[in-house]
Amino acid sequence: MLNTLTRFIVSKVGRKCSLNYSPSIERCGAKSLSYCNHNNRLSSVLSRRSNFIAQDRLTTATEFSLSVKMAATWSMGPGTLEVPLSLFATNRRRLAEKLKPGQVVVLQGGEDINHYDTDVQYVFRQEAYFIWLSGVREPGCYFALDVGTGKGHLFVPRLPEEYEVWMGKLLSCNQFKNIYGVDEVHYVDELRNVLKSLNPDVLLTLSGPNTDSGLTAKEAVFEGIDEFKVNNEILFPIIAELRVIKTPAEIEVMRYVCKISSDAHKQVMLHTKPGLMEYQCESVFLDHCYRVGGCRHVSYTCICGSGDNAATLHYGHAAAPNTKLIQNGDMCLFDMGGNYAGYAADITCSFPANGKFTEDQKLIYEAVLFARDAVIKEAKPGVMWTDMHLTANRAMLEHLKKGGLLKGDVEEMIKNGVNGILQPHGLGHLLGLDVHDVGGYLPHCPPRPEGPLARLRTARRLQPGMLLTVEPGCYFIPRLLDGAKNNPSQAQFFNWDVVDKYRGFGGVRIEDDVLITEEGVENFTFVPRTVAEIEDFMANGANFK
Ligand SMILES: [Mn+2]
Repeated sequence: MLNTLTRFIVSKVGRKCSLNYSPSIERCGAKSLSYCNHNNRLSSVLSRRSNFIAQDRLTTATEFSLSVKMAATWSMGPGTLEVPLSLFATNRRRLAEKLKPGQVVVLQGGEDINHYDTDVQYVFRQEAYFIWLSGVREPGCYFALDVGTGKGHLFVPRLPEEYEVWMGKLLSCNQFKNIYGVDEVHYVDELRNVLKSLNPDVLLTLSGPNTDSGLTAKEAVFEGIDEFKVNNEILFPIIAELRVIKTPAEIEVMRYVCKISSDAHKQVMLHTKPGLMEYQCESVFLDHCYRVGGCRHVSYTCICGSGDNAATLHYGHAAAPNTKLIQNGDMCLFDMGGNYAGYAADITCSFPANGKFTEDQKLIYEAVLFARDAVIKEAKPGVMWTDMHLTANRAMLEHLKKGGLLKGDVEEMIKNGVNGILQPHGLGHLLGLDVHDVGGYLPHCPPRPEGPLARLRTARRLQPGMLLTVEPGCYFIPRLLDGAKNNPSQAQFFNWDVVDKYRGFGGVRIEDDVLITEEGVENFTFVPRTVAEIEDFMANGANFK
């Protein structure tokens, strides 16, 4: 929550870059600054309000004293990764290479969003395509890439002088240019005129389906766009595909955020014990990611399920906010990932709360680990992700059969959907700027499978440079078990006297973040994984490297 002073400031001036002027500004002056999300109206409204507008102080003494050296990198300070701004320039170059001179890409960045009818805003996270192209972290911006010249043009909101009193120094265009390492910076109210001066044949805007959310990418809109020829179909499949294959610089950021997230998970394991609340473990993760790793955000709501909560796949949301007391004998399933420079980690550790596996826990855990190992061993370029899913399922079912939970032929189990009872989710997903990253089902890729594999977030053939999660799991979900028990074609494969003992057990998930290399996979996750490693680490702390 914002404190009172900050709320007052926000009520006076608004958050940087989300500023917009309500029509009532003429009557009320600066106090009527508001946050309506109509940035496309910004230019015309602002141009009529010149008395409120800070001038571009490019030539003033203040500008001179504020000038900063051209930054080559961005970081969160000592000990955190220096991300080269060339990472984003490389992304722009890769995109320009796929397009034609005369085309100008126009993206609109994210905007601040208010909580209902108050002046408090949701924590801002930049829209992922916009970060990919620009590296820009703040709201209210546009970005244009002129394919013919290869130049990137950033457009920032023109902010009122009052901003400087409440929110911090007003930066000139030149300073933005230095901070983000882009070729040109202008104000948003200059967007139309600058684009006109580029004399484009066509503007390319972003519009396409996100196959995970079911939502459509937010297409750029601005005043005057109807004066241009606009195509909103060319860009989406090209830029989404470029995001799937990571560059060496992106891979370094992913390696870093996965390492920080791994270390944070290890801190959680050392801290966890019966008698703590689940959210106290969550807070250890958040603390390490931010305090040590400079991760201002995590990539998704932390899932900290203990005991039977571990069978709730996306536990941790507002209706189930990690508020159970951890009991002796519980398994913990903690799925958490930091976010650095926009890039996401997504790691799950499962372990006994008291640091020592029971025989029952060991059986389920090792079945899942066996599945993970099978995938890590077989995944390489050319392999279908759907086949990896089934490889994991087979390995797990074999192990559970050996352990006495299941009986019969494993292939018959899969034909009858037993794998989907115990692991209702897909093996894993693409990972990058979004935790469920884009590009799973692009037009040139295999379509979403029918039937039991439909839950997979991609059915693609693996290629070097892809980053994916490998996250097999085994859960005892009452609703699904009851369904299987009442379905003779599935019920026949379960030893119900054994399986019913596991009701209330929860579940196990093991989730690694891996890079597909020329030879196979490189695992970016460094946490204790075997039963022996986990027990030793939880008992003796720092032994695990
Ligand atoms: Mn995941």
